[in-house]
Amino acid sequence: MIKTVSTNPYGDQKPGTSGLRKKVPAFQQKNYAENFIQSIFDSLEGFEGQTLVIGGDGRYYNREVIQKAIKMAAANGFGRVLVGRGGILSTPAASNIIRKYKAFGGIVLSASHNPGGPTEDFGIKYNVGNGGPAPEKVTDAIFARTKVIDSYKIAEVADVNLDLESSHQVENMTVTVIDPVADYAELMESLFDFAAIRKLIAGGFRVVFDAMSAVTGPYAKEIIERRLGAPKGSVMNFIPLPDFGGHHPDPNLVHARALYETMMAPHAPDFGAASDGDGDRNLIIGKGIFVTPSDSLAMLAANAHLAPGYAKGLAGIARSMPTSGAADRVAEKLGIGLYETPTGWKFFGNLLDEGLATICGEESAGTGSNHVREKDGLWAVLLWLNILAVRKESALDIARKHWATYGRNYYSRHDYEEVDTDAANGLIAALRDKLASLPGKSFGALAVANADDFSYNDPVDKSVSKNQGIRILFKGGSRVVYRLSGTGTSGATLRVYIERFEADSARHDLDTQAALGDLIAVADEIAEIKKRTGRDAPSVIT
Ligand code: VG1
Ligand code: CO
Repeated sequence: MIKTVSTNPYGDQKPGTSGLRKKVPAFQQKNYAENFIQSIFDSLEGFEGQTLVIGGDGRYYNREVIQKAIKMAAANGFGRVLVGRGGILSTPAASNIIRKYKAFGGIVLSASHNPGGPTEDFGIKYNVGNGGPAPEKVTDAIFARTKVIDSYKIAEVADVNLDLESSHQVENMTVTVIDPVADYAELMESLFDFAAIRKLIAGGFRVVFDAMSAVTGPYAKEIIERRLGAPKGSVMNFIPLPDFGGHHPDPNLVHARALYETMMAPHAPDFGAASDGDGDRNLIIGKGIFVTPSDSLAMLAANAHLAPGYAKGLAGIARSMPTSGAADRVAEKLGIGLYETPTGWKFFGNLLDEGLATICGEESAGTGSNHVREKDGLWAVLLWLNILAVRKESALDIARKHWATYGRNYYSRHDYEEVDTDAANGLIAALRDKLASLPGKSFGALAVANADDFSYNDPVDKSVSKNQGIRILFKGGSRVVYRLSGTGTSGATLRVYIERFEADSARHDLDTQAALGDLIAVADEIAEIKKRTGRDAPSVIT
């Protein structure tokens, strides 16, 4: 039986950089998840009888929302749901399933790298038929709908058993519980030279991968240990846990500290990597070197042709605006296009669909390509391994040679988390007001060349996205960027991105924070960070 339930809007269901993210108790309010899911369906047209993909990163409340989404999809007229066994689908795997099975779209349940548990974070994101996050015009429509919604439709049926791969009938809709890993592993095998990587590993090359008790565990076990032959134990924390073992499943130098220390110690393994809650981010640490995500994008782009899936070369490279300019230098040398987009993977979709870009990346540990329409953590790890297997050099040597060829973009991001929202908004507003007065001003040896609030003109659909981050460009190419996070769930998070280019290879081994010292001081002076936030230091430095 299909039931129509009366409801009232909550008013706060605005999708951020990657969908709706709130604390679990917010999602547990009566009709809260249902309101958002119905608002998604109400904003779409033409899905009658079509396929919807559903899966999540296994965090607390994942299964409950999956059951609701299945019953609501049936009541709203979808013809088929594909759901990952155990409710599991990594974000890139969901993107692949949507594309491979020509689904209308997908609902991905995740709050990515944010912690999970009864009082931690949850999220719902809608992906469109190309496998990528819904573009702004769709998320705007969803938000508008959440403000006026007055009812939702749901099938009154028993829960579907998510733990058995089988098919069920829910009203007129078929629900098929699928293997979450198989299609993804096959896709990876089609892109990379698994034989070469297997040989590298068989020759004693040691890989460690930290799944951070999140969704990539089953994927990494299958691919790195079973298919590539890495010894058992190479994949750590491989069981997805609803609370990620109490940790932040955020693969950065703070939350993956143990891996970093392992890789810097004597007798370190050859290659270390980690991924986040939903499997779309990556952390790359070679023996003795942390590769910044911005550098990783540039190095992967420069070497991608060594992997079979990219042997024909790249059409172009896209990076988010705050990501360092290291990839720009590679694009220039390759004679291909470089696209600079706002933060968030949804902006890459059009460029990938149109064949303008092949590889994309964000400074926030996101790298990916046209194989799916999401960033893809394991993909980045496998491309690195493929390159290492072909070049037969260490990650450190590859990085040093890269810098010697292209110069080095010293880069760091300073995050101020859980800042008072008014203070954070005030800081950005004050910066906006002073933009016009900055060019020509000098701060010590640093002279401002240009300052603006980044606005993006999508070359494909011609949409314009304004106010995407304050950029202060100094003479010589150094840069400071400020923006507020769109994924946090408490207070505001101020992100400050700092970059300096160094051509001289005699100066490529400096400590990053020291190399950026003068810019860091000027970043504070211009935005009055300490004064306005009341913080002495960032909460996280990456
Ligand atoms: C952050 C990152 C951004 C990334 C987004 C989603 O957004 O900066 O680059 O695309 O998270 O990543 P924000 O608005 O907090 O800066 V994930 O791994 O949550 O899907
Ligand atoms: Co993520």
